[in-house]
Amino acid sequence: PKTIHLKDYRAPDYLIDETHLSFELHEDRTLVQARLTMRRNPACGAGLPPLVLDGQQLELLSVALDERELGAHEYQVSDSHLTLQPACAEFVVETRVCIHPESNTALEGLYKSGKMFCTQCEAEGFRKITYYLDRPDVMSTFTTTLSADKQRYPVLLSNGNPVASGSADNDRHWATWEDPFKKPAYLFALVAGDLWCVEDCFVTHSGREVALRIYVEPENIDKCQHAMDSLKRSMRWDEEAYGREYDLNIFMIVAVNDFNMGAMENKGLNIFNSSAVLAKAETATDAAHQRVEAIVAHEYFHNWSGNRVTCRDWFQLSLKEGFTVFRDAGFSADMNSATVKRIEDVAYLRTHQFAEDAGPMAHSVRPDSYMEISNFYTLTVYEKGSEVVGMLRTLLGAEGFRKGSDLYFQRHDGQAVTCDDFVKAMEDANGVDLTQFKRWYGQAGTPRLEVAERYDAEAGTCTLTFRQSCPPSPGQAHKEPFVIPVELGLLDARGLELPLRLAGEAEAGGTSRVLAVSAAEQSFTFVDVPEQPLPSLLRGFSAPVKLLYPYSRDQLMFLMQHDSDGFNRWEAGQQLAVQVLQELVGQRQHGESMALDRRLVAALQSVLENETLDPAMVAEMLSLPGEAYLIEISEVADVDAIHAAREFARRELAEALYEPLWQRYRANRELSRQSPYVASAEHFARRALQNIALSYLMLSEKPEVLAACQDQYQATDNMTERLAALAVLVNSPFEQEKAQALTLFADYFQDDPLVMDQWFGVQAGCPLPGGLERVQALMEHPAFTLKNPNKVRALIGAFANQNHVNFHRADGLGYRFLADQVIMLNALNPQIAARQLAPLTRWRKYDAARQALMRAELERILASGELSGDVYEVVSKSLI
Ligand code: DPP
Ligand code: ZN
Repeated sequence: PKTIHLKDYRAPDYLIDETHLSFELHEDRTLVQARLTMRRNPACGAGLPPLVLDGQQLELLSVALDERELGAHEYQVSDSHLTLQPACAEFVVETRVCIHPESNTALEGLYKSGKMFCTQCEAEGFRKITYYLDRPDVMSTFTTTLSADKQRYPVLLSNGNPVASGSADNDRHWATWEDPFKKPAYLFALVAGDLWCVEDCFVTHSGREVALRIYVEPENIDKCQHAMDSLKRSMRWDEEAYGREYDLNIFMIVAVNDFNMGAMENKGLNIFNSSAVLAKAETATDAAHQRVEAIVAHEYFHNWSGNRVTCRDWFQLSLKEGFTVFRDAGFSADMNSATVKRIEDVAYLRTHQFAEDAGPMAHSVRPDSYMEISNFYTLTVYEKGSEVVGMLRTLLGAEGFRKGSDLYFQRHDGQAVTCDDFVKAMEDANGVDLTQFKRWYGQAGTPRLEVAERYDAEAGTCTLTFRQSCPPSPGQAHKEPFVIPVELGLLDARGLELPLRLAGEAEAGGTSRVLAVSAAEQSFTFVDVPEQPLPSLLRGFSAPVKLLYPYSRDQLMFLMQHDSDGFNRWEAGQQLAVQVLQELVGQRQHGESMALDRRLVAALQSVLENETLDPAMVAEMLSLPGEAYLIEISEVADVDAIHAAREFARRELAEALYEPLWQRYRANRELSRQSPYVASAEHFARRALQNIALSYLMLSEKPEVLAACQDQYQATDNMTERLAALAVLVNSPFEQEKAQALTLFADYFQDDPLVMDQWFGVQAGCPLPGGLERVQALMEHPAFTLKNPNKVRALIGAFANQNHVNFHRADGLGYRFLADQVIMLNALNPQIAARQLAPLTRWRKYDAARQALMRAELERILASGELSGDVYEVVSKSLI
């Protein structure tokens, strides 16, 4: 595969004004006719270069130029292009091709999921449907007619508004859809199937009525309400928070079982992985409900940040994804607890994006090059991209940021633009220069920010010195300093915030403020500081950096108690736990017996006994840093010692805090019993606390806890309680009870694939010995198939990403297992294959023996025969 570079970007030679498509869907083939009204791009000067259309895996039946069918000598076809010579600057190209959705297991382009036809075109799937200029800066209106068997496919959908439909011969029927908004081909969609729909209506800010429809297979019709409610809340929120109104008369969501991503924002016709739409109490956990809410919002928000204003090229992917993640995070924060949302996002970023940023696939938010763009739908583009937008908001303030986003949408509506255009709108709306800030888009790697504090009692000054650096990443040996917004406060000995006045300022301005650190080393001096303060740094995680400040454990306990910033209270607890756990890891590695610093017990006890704290916060603070995070922050990760240390700490905590854990467990379990399930922040919070308390209590292995766990498993109206109880049982030594619960569960839910995914996931993540053998056995289960990405993620993905002790077993069989699966997936579904590879690419984190074993498996994949571009790129880059 070829490497494509951002610096080689050129505007398209030709443009497409109108696209008329016609699909004849059959069981053994699909015929696609495309009529493209085209013209020379006026921005590209004179002359008529050859027209090069993208197309892959297409059987060309005919091609016509301006209504005249071309002879074979008048065009060239290769396995990726159709080339022909226009005779004038405006012309019409018409092609007919035959394709095979029925055998498309890559789930890209037009394919079948179960009994329905559907599409996934982002990023470059449209070229597997018809010959086209398949690039995001070519924007066209679309008119789509599809015809299919009436019985099997009563519902026929595409983008835009429905304009005509009718019956045809041979029990077939057809429908025509028209999308008046110009869009790139990656936003095209088509669905045909036997679907039911839930309908609702939304009245926009300006009083227009929009029909809302969620289409699902009939058995899922009772699982749509949460998504519908989320959709309406998203539509309202985008009007209020960003002034964005919906534009078509209809907005549709379709749920499909086989889907590579979470969901896709096709204009007017979002296609969703069923796991990101379907949710009801009995079958979906609270986390699943929150994920549905977030993804429905995310895809809806793309209507403006992505569709109305799209990307010029795929290097700009974060323009729409980073911004839209930032938007959906704001929405979720407003719908639920903002602090808890921030905690979850930061924990996720620090664990997974930081690992990516330190690995062989590290790339900047706007990458410089790629072989296969599908490999760049990454945590860096999405999550770090969102952090970059968040830093802009922190620097400009809420109002300045809104002015910038208003200008961006107004200036670029209907255009395909770049990250630079986004930043320019922020600059112009606020009269600021963000040149240096833009390094966040171009430099990869996670910056380190060391902070030193010096208090001068005589002068009453406190000086903070910041030193930033960023480790090298592939292709980038040296980094220039970033602009790092550091939100901070200074606490006095009672834990109260001191007023903040920087040297040179006329008066104090607030007790929490943002410093923009922009030099490699930079100091800020606060004056009128009456006593030695304790700094609370990087509040709300105001920048995606690794902060280094030499806090003592007592200082962390103090911040946990007193910091006015909720995020930093949690963060202080996490850092305290990290210090304590790392100490245990050291003891274990030196063959000493482990001894838990009792300060951690005291700290969590006061959290547990604090009845005024949001139970969701209590649950977050009780959660020790995950193994994956502890691995990420290790120089060389000792997986076994990390697991042993964390389990030891959990057992010690469970023993010491048994009473208060019981008390909070029982109180919240009682509340769950008393009222029916509600998907609200308040209920999420108390179930989170209830379930984490149960997971600690079960470590005691006491019969009373086992009984409570079994009761929670059986006597509940919701999956949140049931699955938590099942997980706790699965991780316990109660073999008989565990086996019984697993069997019961599978018998009862065998026909619900999303619930079975959870059943696979719980077992795949179980760290008890024998994990690999259990996963191998589950691969034979009738509900498992490699062809369904959700199943792959639930079993193989959960094993390799969450079950560290079993995946990293010393004999390397975990690695061999994953490599075997990747080799098989490579032939079926390259995107999923490449994605599952990620854990093997992190080999540098482990000891020499494991490194060798992991590399050997990567080499074996590389030598395994015909590799897809997706897998080849990841393997070859990670072996360097
Ligand atoms: N469907 C993916 C997302 O929304 C890619 N656009 O993030
Ligand atoms: Zn997106």
